[in-house]
Amino acid sequence: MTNTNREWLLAERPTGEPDQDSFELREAEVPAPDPGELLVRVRFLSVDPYMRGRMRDAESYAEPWDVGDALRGGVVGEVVESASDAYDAGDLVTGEGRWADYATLDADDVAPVDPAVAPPEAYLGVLGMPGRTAYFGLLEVGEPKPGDTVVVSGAAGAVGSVVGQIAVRNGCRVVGFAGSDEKTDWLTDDLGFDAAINYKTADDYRAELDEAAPDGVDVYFDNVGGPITDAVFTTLNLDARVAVCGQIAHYNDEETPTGPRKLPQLIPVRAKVEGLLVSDFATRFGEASERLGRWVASGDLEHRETVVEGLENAPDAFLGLFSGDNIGKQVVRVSDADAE
Ligand code: NAP
Ligand code: FER
Repeated sequence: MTNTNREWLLAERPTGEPDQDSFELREAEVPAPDPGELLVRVRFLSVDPYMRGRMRDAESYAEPWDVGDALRGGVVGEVVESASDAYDAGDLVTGEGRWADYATLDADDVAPVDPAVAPPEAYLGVLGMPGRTAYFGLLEVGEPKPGDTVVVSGAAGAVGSVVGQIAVRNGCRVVGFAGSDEKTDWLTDDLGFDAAINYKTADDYRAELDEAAPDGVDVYFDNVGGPITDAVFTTLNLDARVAVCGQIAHYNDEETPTGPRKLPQLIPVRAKVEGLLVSDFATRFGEASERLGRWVASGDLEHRETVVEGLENAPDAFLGLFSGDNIGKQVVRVSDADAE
């Protein structure tokens, strides 16, 4: 095993859309695991939209990164040295670690990865945080009933693609918004969505919705905000539920837009709009993992990962989330199974 590690750190806080200048790759020594820790060779690391929030100097549900801090996120890795009785060298695990070749993880906070269920990178997507967000966000906040019409924005992404499939399983009519024909084709041809709207080529979202959701919208799972959300708010049915999961269209905004936007639309239909945080369901993660794992292993739940090759390209993978480069979950391959 080499003794040299590479790790990404926050070089500067971005203004507006981040670029390469926000990131710096530094060399460091491979850390030694403290008691209770595992040293893993990172196979895959996750880049996620919420990390944009961590680049700001503002408290939120995710603690801000300081300039000079190593970047952290979900990783899948192979244990190379264990200082815990719970795992041995050679085990595959997932947890939170640095954007690095080698990372130390607290053994109490990792979960085993079973490549017989799904490829390891799926543990950062459908079998990881995004899959759990889709599961609890749709079922507990959206509360879909058979026959309901469910609209999902960011539908071809890590969360949205799982939301839509669970809604289909629950007997709903499912409509997705996504940013390319390749994505909308995937939703309708492979994932069972009833309709999908390419918002980058559509002129009139409301007219597209009237066609795709002729009975109106009972559940809106919002991953993006902005003009898509404005249009969906005008189509909500009586007692509709809106699960506010993400607002990626606004993550690079420097100023919060003022104004009620489409809130008056909620009054006549008495719609309920509720923010959701996946971590609120932590005591039930076992249930989600068990069910999602079963659906994936049986082939009932499809998943896709977009893989950027090489730790050196991790910033590109992150930046690509804002231009929609990913289909399904965006991950970075840091090393191969047979690498030294
Ligand atoms: P993702 O959907 O896999 O990736 C982001 C996608 O957003 C891109 O592929 C892009 O697809 C779309 N997008 C980017 N800019 C957009 C814009 N201006 N308007 C419309 N779409 C845009 O990411 P994810 O991990 O599944 O996360 C999805 C959302 O859920 C994010 O907002 C995230 O912050 C949120 N989230 C929330 C929680 C929670 O607990 N609340 C947990 C996980 C994730 P297109 O090609 O379609 O544009
Ligand atoms: C968490 C709560 C929320 C978390 C991630 C999120 C990694 C993501 C939120 C978002 O993408 O907006 O505990 O853990």
